[in-house]
Amino acid sequence: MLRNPSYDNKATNAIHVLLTSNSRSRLDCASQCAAWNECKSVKFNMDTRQCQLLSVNMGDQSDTGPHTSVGWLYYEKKSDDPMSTTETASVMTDVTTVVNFETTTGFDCAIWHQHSGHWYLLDSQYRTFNDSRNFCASLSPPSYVIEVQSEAENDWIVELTSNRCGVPHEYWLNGYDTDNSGTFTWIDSQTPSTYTNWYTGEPNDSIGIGTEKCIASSTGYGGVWVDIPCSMTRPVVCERNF
Ligand SMILES: [Ca+2]
Ligand SMILES: [Ca+2]
Repeated sequence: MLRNPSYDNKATNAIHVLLTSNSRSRLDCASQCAAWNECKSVKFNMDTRQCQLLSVNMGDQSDTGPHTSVGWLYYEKKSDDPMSTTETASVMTDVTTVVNFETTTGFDCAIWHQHSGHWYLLDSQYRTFNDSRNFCASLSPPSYVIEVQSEAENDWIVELTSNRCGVPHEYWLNGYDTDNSGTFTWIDSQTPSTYTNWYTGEPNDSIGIGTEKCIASSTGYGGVWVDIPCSMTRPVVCERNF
């Protein structure tokens, strides 16, 4: 199975779902698909550990855009040989990369990286927004949850979390969208959000008025922003100025 992040978090028509079950891991989920001829692709949910076996490739369906508050990763079966060694190896490689956030060649993901005068550290642990704030503040030197204040900085968080170290997913941003106005004040710098990158229709309090006060960057979609509940757990990029 090969990862295709273009279809992470995309909606799936129920008629294409062969089976939904709980699964220990992506590898376990992929193995179920490999053993089932009709299965063409799988989605695995990082948050709930749910595994969905699909009878189609997502590319054959309509694209409804990113969904918020979900953690689905999408994989496609790449060969008619369900037990081929390369398939298994690619899944295992991917699982290792995602779970451990291991470095790509020559880039150490465990240390701070400087970009345009600021410093950044990705932490792969899933935490609530408040816990993420506390985590960044506890580092030495103390830092804050990333404040994406320009297109260049947006490009950098996408590069760091999708190409260099992490997995394309939702990463906390350092602000509260308290009124769905789309603009807010960055918490630590106390500057207005003059640059924004909201996904179409966001912010929207999609699960009820006042329920989505926190903001995340969906780095698999070019870093578009969504409002989500602060109680959700997401990985974080910490930022500091010196
Ligand atoms: Ca910044
Ligand atoms: Ca939302």
